[in-house]
Amino acid sequence: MRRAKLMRAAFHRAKSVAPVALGAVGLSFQGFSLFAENVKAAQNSHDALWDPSWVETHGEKTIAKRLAGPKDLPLKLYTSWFCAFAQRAWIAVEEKQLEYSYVEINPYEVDPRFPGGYTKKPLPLEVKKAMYPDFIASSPNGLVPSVDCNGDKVWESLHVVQYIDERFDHPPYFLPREPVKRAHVRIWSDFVTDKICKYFYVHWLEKDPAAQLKAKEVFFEECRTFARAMSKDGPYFLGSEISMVDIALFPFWQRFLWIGHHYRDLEMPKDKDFERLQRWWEAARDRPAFKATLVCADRLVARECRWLDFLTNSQQ
Ligand SMILES: N[C@@H](CCC(=O)N[C@@H](CS)C(=O)NCC(=O)O)C(=O)O
Repeated sequence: MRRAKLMRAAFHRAKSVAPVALGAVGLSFQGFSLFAENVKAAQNSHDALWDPSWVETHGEKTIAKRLAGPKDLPLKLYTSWFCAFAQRAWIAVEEKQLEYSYVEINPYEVDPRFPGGYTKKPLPLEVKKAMYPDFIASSPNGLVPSVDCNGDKVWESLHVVQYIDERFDHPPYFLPREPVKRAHVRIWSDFVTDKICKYFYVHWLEKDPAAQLKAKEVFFEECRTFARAMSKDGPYFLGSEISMVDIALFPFWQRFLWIGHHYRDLEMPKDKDFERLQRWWEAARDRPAFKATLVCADRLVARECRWLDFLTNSQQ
């Protein structure tokens, strides 16, 4: 918490004096100048804005491996290493063991004053279009993730996961074969986004202590409702096989643990429902395709504090 406050104070001090750099190209849009400073947000330990305390781990290694491969494979994944929604699509292509070109997009302004240069200020769509034309052709709203598979363009994380499952019709299947189970997988995947994630982020970003506490209790209750819908044996939501529900929750659970602990001292309760969730987390975390997307925890935590700065500034 103290660190977040210091970061916010630093942001306010610096705001008035330094220009904002938005990437490696010089552009301007409606009086919004993007400086040709060749500054890019840190992608790996060779980049100038990489913090020396960060260690390249599974996720960074997967990215390096994919970036070293061909750039123009028929399947392209437009993604951001820090985005939980994008991580869903990333897990999907890794689970299916597909060959794909990894295309890193940073849809936010770059500001070298912050860890890795990351901010939470979205670039205007026109700027994104100029910087990443192929990405915007694949994702008309300018949000990651999206995929382009031989000209099939799909966006929205859960739709991307379902598209990958149907287009690459081999195990592991993200949607079961029986219609009712498919429906349940969709229902619980939406529940993850609409209920569990929602209340975690309210808890995290709410300033009023009473409202913050209330949101935490609602978050725990939504987690319990989810846990009671999980198969008893597990370890995954449906049982021994993974499904879209596991893919939907995993990137967010990672953030609940890492970010919740760092910024809110969040401790998960120790009851039976949370034990089931812990068993699920440990199994999912050990699956090679899920593990392949786990980036350096300190790097993710440092980047996520940009949310707090962004909200503080936009509320002034
Ligand atoms: N509902 C979308 C949400 C995707 C999303 O919010 N992505 C963020 C990054 S985490 C983004 O691209 N933000 C860019 C912007 O706001 O302009 C999904 O499930 O794919």
